[in-house]
Amino acid sequence: MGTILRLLVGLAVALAALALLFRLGGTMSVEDRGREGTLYVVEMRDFYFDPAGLFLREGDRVLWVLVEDRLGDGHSATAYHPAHDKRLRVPEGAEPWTSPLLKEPGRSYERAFTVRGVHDYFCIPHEDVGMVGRLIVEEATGPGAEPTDAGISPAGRSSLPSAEELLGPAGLFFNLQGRVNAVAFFALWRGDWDRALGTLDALVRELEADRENPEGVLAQLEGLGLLPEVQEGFRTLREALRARDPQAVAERKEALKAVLDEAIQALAARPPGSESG
Ligand SMILES: [Cu+2]
Repeated sequence: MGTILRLLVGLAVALAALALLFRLGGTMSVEDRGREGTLYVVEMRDFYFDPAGLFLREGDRVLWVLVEDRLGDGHSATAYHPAHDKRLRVPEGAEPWTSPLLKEPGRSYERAFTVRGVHDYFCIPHEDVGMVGRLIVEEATGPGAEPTDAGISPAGRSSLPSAEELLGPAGLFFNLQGRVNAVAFFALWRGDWDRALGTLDALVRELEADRENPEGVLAQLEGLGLLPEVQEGFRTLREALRARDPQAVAERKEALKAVLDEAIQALAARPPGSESG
């Protein structure tokens, strides 16, 4: 009797351990892959954030890098928050985050985002000329989900992607722009060509693995007739990285992002309700 009991207890423990393993394996496989989060790079240009919006998973990271500053007055990425003399447009529980005022090309600021909701942000010197951006962490909630005339300059309102856009297929393309920027960032600003190449290869593998998903990036691009151009863009960007040619990398990055802009505009031009067509 004692032996059978011990056997049963042993079996139960083994099953519980197996169940735990399965659960961990199951949750880690797709959604939580690399819980250090995905890195997106936003370029600070004269006078806009590129890309202007991103859809993030909890724990994803955003790095802003100063790329253009012809006036020499610098750029910042600063949360819409009363601490920065603006109306609150980040989640209630979020801190009033801000980068320093970045002034030299290549200077950067990075942070991870863990508070769910809309985080609208602006550049201190250029908010009035429309240099604003939006991050949506998991869901379009909080004060940032209110209409943009609440606290954003008129120029800023027109350059901010809508929550619907970022949560829909266009959001995939904004995000892809941020990841292409990350590839270029490692090469152009960190001089880490191996990491740039590794980042590109991982990105392409990830897209290919999701190929059969009709909501996925490749299927969406195919639907818009832009898949061959994007694939060619990845191929030539990879060539430029292998050749360690900074100018070619910068050009290939811009060309790829231009195709993705085209995809975003094509989606915006679609009549409502035609997404499934
Ligand atoms: Cu600025």
